Amino acid sequence: KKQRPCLLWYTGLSGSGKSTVANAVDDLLFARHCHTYLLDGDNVRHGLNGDLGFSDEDRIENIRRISQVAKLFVDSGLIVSTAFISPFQSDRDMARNLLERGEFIEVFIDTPIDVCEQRDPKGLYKKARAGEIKDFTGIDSDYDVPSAPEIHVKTAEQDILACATQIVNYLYDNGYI
Ligand code: GGZ
Repeated sequence: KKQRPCLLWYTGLSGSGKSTVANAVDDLLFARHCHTYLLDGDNVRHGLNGDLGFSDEDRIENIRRISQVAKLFVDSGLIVSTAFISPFQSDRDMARNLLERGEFIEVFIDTPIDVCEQRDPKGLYKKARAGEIKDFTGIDSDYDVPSAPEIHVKTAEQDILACATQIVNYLYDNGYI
């Protein structure tokens, strides 16, 4: 059975678990012989978008470029994932509108900010609280809570494998895989 190409658009706060869950989903998909590609900060913010920072303007341009690149990968037949905060609903809707109906799957990684802040894997919340980082999402930069995500994942309530399985089940139930 052939896979149906689509874009899993992960959104959530820093430290919410977007990349971790997206990687776990790709592992499960790989085991099912699906062809995938994951765009995240590691391969995009350092290269293609290395000229951008974290002002509202730069975040909008970050998401614009990412959504265009993601569309190209979807057109090549892959199950694509993007794992960026993508804080503004208007930008997520712009990405949605680039793709065909049913190709765009918004995945809200819904982790309360206090949990993200406790995890603080890179110590960024600590720095933001201390005023050493400006415009930090959830502290002094906005995050629009997704109004109608296709998938709503709560990482504080279930482990990574359960979160990933929830997403893979969505793909299966809706005929993508
Ligand atoms: C938010 C920041 C900031 C500021 C650096 N605000 O936890 P991380 O480290 O690995 O993920 C965050 C990442 C956010 O980049 P995105 O491209 O996903 O953001 S957006 O979609 O809003 O354009 C964090 C780090 O970069 N980081 N400064 N001020 N996150």
